[in-house]
Amino acid sequence: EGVQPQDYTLIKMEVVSPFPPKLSALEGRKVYLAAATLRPETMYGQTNAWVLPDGKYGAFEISDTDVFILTQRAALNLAYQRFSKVPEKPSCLVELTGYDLIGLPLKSPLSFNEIIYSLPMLTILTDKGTGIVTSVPSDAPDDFMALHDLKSKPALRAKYGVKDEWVLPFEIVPIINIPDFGDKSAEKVCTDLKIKSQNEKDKLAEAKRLTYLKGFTDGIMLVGEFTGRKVQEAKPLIKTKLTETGQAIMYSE
Ligand code: A2H
Repeated sequence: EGVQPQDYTLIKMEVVSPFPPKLSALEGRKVYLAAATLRPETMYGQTNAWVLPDGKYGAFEISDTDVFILTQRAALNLAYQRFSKVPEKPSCLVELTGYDLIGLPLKSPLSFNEIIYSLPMLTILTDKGTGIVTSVPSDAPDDFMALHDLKSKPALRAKYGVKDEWVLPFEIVPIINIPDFGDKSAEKVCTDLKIKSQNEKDKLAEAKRLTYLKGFTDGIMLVGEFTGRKVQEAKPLIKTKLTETGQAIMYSE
């Protein structure tokens, strides 16, 4: 972990009822996958959520009403940041693995896709954020390559029980223009660097470096309430909006 604390926005991706058997004990409650992001202004372009198939997760009581699915580690940190029904103690209702979460239909804040699905990503770290990531393939090279892998490899979908309809209908949504990189910056940079899969760590690190910096300093919003404004300006405004409306919470580690 870095020396600087990282401030994440946790996006509340609501699991749509009826729940599958593994989650049936939670029926009647508000259940969310809690995705950690540094780019809340990109939430318009969500196409799916990412989970680590072999990762360990739990469904934790965050308040009287809300249940969050995330790692035990994140639940403990949240409990010390006021977010647990039992103060300073995670309260786990159901233990889960990433496999249990694949294919869950979700409603996520700001997303133009009304329903998106939870899909496997093999490079998720369980010691960062919540272990749940929301996917914005227009602007995140990791998301672009992981979605590309699932779209182009039927055997990969079969291996993880991913249905075609959870993946194939979802196109990249242009949401930010970056001069030099266009409206689908992640695709452009991944193509330029000839990245072949989500496993090309070094090249993806370079792709992220290139898009992340430029996106923040030079990016212009193409959609939403702050269309035409700089990403730099829109980001804090969107973050505040999401937290004030109860669609996200702030989390640091
Ligand atoms: B970001 P940092 Cl559009 N394992 O959100 C792997 N990656 C994780 C993670 C985990 N446990 N938890 C969060 N992340 C991702 C959006 C986004 C992100 C865009 C562009 C770049 C970008 C949509 N995915 O991140 O190591 C999340 O993806 C570029 C680094 O704490 C989160 O923000 O700096 C980011 O990595 C946090 O990474």
